[in-house]
Amino acid sequence: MEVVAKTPEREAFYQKIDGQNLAALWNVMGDIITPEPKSACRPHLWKFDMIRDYMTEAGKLITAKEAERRVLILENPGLRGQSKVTTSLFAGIQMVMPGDIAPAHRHSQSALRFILEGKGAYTSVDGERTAMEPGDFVITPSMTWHDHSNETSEPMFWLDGLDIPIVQFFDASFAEGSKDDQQKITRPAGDSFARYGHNLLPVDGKRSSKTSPIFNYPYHYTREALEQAKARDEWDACHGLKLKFSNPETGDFAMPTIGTFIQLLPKGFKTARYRATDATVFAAIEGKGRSRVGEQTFEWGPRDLFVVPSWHWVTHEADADSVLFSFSDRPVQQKLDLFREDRGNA
Ligand code: 1HN
Repeated sequence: MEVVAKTPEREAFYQKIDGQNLAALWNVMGDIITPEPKSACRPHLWKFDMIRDYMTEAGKLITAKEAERRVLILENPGLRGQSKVTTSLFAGIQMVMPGDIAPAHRHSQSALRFILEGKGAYTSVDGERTAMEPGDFVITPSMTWHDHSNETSEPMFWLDGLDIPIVQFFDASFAEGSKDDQQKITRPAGDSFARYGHNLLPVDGKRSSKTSPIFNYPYHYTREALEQAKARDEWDACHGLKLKFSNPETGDFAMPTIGTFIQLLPKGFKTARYRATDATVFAAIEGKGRSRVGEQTFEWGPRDLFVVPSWHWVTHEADADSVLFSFSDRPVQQKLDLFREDRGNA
């Protein structure tokens, strides 16, 4: 859009209305209505080994209890100081050391965990406890009590993804702590999965939550699904083999505000270019390869993390059979009729 010329009379007018909390649209229109997405969010890669070293150092500085959550925030280089990995989402790496208890609290913000390293620490959500392993995708729905503990002898590391900036945008945040560090366990481990994880549903289920009733999608089953589908040898040019985690009650995304995906890229596969309006956070869990995001190339291996901003071309290339987890605000964009994607010519 055209930049409107300045004249002394116009400048004087802008000055005058400025004092009354008024501004002329014609001076800013081009900045707020862009022909294509124009984001401050930038492509970035974090190597997990670097983060693990800093987390280990943090472990000597502060307990999980004092920190409430011992998390290092993945701050997008274009959005520093805002606790954002993309314009709409938060990401962090959490470490739970042997003996740690991350005390019970609850908040409006929904959270996902994608387990990166360690095995057997627990998270408790809404009265049920689950042991976690690498590759597991675990959900903490909005306003559910949650606490974490580690009774193993090794530290646990996972990726936290939260819809914090979305809740912030709507000024809709509520949070509270608990007087007890750990919530009471009221249901046996595996209860949610038994009821909802086998293509069966309770006959008189009357849940009001928009979040999936399955709170741990174990990697064992995810990996098996990918391996089975791989046998058909039909690859999507842009995605390899990509699946979305779904809510068995609705068929919608597993979480109302965050879409979560798992993707297999076979050895030697190179994807066709793809872009979409949902800025996406990727975490590699298996394999090795590289992704080209805009003008940058990121070499990744297990546990490395990278961001693809809105409307940036991305291609992936795998040197070994590789599995990528990813998440974005796609469910929100689709419900608001804002989501767009471009498969190039593929
Ligand atoms: C939170 O509650 C967790 O429960 C992790 O593990 C990260 C980041 C910001 C706000 C709350 C957790 C968080 C968080």
